[in-house]
Amino acid sequence: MARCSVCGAPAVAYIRYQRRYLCRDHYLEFVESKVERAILRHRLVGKGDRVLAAVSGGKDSSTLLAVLSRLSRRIGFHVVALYIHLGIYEYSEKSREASIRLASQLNVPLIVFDLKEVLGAGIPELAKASRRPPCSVCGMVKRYVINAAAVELGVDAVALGHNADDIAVYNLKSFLNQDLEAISKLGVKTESIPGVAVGRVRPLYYVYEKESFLYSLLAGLPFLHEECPFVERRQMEVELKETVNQLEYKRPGLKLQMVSKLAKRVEDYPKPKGSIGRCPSCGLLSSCGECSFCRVTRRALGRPMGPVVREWFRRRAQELGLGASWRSSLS
Ligand code: Q46
Ligand code: ZN
Ligand code: ZN
Repeated sequence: MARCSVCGAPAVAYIRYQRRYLCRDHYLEFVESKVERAILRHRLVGKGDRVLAAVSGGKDSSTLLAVLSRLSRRIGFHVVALYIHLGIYEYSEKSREASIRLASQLNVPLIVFDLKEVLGAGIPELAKASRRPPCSVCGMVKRYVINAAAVELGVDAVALGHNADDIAVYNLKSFLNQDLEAISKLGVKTESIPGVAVGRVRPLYYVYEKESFLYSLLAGLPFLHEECPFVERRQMEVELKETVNQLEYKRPGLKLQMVSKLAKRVEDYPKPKGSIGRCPSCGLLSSCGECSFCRVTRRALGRPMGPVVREWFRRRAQELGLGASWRSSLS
C-alpha cells in the first residue's frame, strides 16, 4: 500500500506533478496551502476584508467555501456565502438544499436569493420571454445578481470557484479564436470600480478540477452530483478539455504551468474597448447604455429589474446587520 510522503500514513492521493503520495489530512492541507499561496501571492484577500463567496451547490464552490472558511480564521478575513435560486425545477431545489447544508456545516452565513420570488420569473421563463438560450441568460443574470449583492453588502471582493482546468481550457479556446480580450479577463483577480462593481477573485486558480473534487469528497462536504438540465456541451470545449488532459498526462504539471504563465502575462492582453459607465436604470456597471440585466428584464417582464434586485439586497443587508457594520458584527 502506498504511504503518505509526509507522514507515512496510508495514502489516498498521488500528485503526479510532484511525485508525492498524500494521506487524507496532508491532501486537505496540500489544497488549502495552494489556495493560501494564491491569496497571499496575488493579494486576493487581506486581513479584515469582507468576501462574498458565490455558491451553486456544486463541487468547486463547496471546495471554495470550505477552504475560504478555514483560511478566513488563519488570515483574518470574513466570508459570507450567496446562493442564487435560479428556478430551474428540481435541480435548483436540490442545489439550494446542498448549499444550505454546506453553509451550516461550515458555519458560514448564507444569503439565499430566489429569482422567482424577487422577479416573478426564473431562468426558464426569462430565456423563453427573451428568446435567448437559457445558459446565456443565466450567466448574465448570475453575474449581475452577484455584483449587485456585493455592492449592497459592502464587501471587498467576490470569490468565484473557477479552477485551473476551467482557466486553461478557456484560455486555449480564446487563443484559438484569437479573442485576446477574452484572455485579458482570465487573470486571478479583477479590480473593483467604486460604487458600480466589486472586484472578483479566483482562489482556486491553481487547483485542478480533480483536486477540487477529491477535496470536497475527503472533507465530507455536501454537494450536488447532478448537472443542470440546461447544461450545454460545447463540442470544442469538450475536445480542448480532453487535449489538455492528454497533455497533462504526458507532461505532469502542464496545466499548472499554463495558468501560472497566464497569471503573469494577463496584463499584456488588450482589454475590451468601450467606456465604463453606469446603467441609467440601476446605476451599476454598464459598458453601453442600459445594462444587459435591465434590458433583458425590461423586455421579458415589462420593466428593468436591476433596482428591485439592489433594493432586495439592501434590505437583506440591514436585516442581517451586514453592510457597513458587518465587519464588527462578525468578528
Ligand atoms: S446553471 Fe445556468 Fe449553468 Fe444551468 S442554465 Fe446553464 S449556466 S447549465 S453553470
Ligand atoms: Zn500524511
Ligand atoms: Zn441596470
